[in-house]
Amino acid sequence: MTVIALAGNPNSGKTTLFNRLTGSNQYVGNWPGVTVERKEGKLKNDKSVIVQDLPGIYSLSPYTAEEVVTRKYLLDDVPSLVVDTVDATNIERNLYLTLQLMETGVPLVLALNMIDVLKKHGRKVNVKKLSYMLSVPVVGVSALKRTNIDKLESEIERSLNKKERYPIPEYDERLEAALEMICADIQGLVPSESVRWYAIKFFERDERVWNEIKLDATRKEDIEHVIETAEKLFEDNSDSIVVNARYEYIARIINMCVIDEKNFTMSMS
Ligand code: BGO
Repeated sequence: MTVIALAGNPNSGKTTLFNRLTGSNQYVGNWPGVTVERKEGKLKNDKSVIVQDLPGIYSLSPYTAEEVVTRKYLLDDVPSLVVDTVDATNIERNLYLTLQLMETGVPLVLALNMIDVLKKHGRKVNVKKLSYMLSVPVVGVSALKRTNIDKLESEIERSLNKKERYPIPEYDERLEAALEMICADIQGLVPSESVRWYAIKFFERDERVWNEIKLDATRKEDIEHVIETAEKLFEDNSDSIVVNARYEYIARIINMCVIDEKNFTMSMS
């Protein structure tokens, strides 16, 4: 069975979109071991495709049960495709999760939701440019008004058939150099598709990953040395280096793809 997963920030319209994609065809339960609701359905137009709704989250850091469930699912169950619901009216914040989803190496389709209310927020998003810059298919939709749901369904089918991976976002070249060294250290110890994600987690000193992936003393020391060198270079801790790199990346995208009409009008007056 083909499984696609629905991910996104809380309030991005994920539940509304899930209902649109699956119709009344749903099963509700709990994720194993936690009281986090698990919802599953079948794609309305292709019953051979299961739609797995993932908990609404802001980040893939394992601080909440929802984040733990989502990251475990993405890395262990590896869906064929992730449909990322992005609230177009809150795009900066939502793209922070998008980048992390991309880092896991799972193929993605971005459902840019709430396009019906974007104008009221005084904003325009260039969907083609956004797709080009992220190297990910993007469909502007309104889950509430059912706008472009058919277009999203076609894109999902197309992406499922294509089975192509996209380039993972590249950050500051000094950070990239550090991540490349960590990738070399952990090669063969983690699945090849998600080596970059693990490298970032090692770099962030993510406790779960450090405990879960058993490294010999030499590799551990090597990675510690890479992190310490980067921290000296950036004069910051490794966690913040990654956070800042993601926000810089998002700022470049927003700069190219989003027109703030309110600011534009103000600056012209
Ligand atoms: C309420 N456009 C607009 N305008 N709203 C949308 C869209 C869209 O494309 N998609 C979803 N919404 P969830 P999560 C509400 O419930 O799907 C709205 O958390 C209200 N409720 O209708 O639940 C959707 O699963 C009272 O709004 O998101 C919902 O991701 C007043 O976004 C909200 C106003 O959607 C969250 C809105 C009692």
